[in-house]
Amino acid sequence: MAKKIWITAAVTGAVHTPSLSPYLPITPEEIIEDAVKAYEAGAAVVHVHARDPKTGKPISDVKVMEKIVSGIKKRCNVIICVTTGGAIGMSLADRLAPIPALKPELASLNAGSINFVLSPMASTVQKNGAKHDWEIPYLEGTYDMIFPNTFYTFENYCTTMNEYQTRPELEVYDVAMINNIAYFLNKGVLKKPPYIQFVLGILGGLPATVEHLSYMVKYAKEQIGDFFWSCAAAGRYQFPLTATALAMGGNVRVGLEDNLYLGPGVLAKSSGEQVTRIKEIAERMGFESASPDEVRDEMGLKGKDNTGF
Ligand code: KMH
Ligand code: ZN
Repeated sequence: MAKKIWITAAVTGAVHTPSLSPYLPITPEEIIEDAVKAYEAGAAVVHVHARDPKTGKPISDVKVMEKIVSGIKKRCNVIICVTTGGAIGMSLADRLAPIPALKPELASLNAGSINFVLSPMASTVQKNGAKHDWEIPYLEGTYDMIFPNTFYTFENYCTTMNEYQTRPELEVYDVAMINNIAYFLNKGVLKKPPYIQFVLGILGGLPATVEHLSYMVKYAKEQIGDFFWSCAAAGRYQFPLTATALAMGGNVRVGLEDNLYLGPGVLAKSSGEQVTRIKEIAERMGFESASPDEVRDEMGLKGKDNTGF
């Protein structure tokens, strides 16, 4: 029986701003709706961020995050992966706050610091006309900011997640972060086998090429041994690289956090449309997609009734 593939939908993120697409979910209700539609299209996991309902600016408000995750949980059985990456410029404490408060089954843990540069999108916001005055400074500000994830942060976030049986989804943007993961596995901070999300194509991280993905997976096998993994890629690289990941036996992440388009010049109306697309590709390759409970069983997640929401 071929392994079933796990589809994750990253529904809103903190990369894109409202003027880049009218379909980017902003309010809790829109984020919930997009997550449920992604589940209905075949996603086993949704990855969520919170935004200011009025301005769409990424925020670290735990109450808004609670509204989002409770709303999703009420409507479907999907696994919810809460971000601890938040947005560039957020404090480390604010980014971590949803874990003790909401005790999710799964949460992102960024495995190292990088430049996370979003400024090239500012010109598109300018061209489209900025709906909100925070958008252009937010994007341009990333030109001179670091996305901080020190070893101290890694250990602090990981031990906090361990305390609440929240499984870390390790976000890896570059090769050296694989060594960081090996270090914390050897230190006994990170539990085996880890779950790695290779995120390619971020300006400041490794570019999204087949060679880079295959090298990262190979290097991780040498440094870490056994691990679960998935691949996400930014923008136009989303489908080529997630299709490559499928061919390599990996899992996949799509969603409007990573890519606003369904194809060249065609905006995706929801993350669910991208889920449908990658599911079709997977099925053409002979893969079935796993249900949330099948992913829970494989990964040993604590179950949706054991969260704090
Ligand atoms: N928005 C990026 C700064 C995560 O969710 O942990 C970080 C991010 C990764 O989205
Ligand atoms: Zn994210």
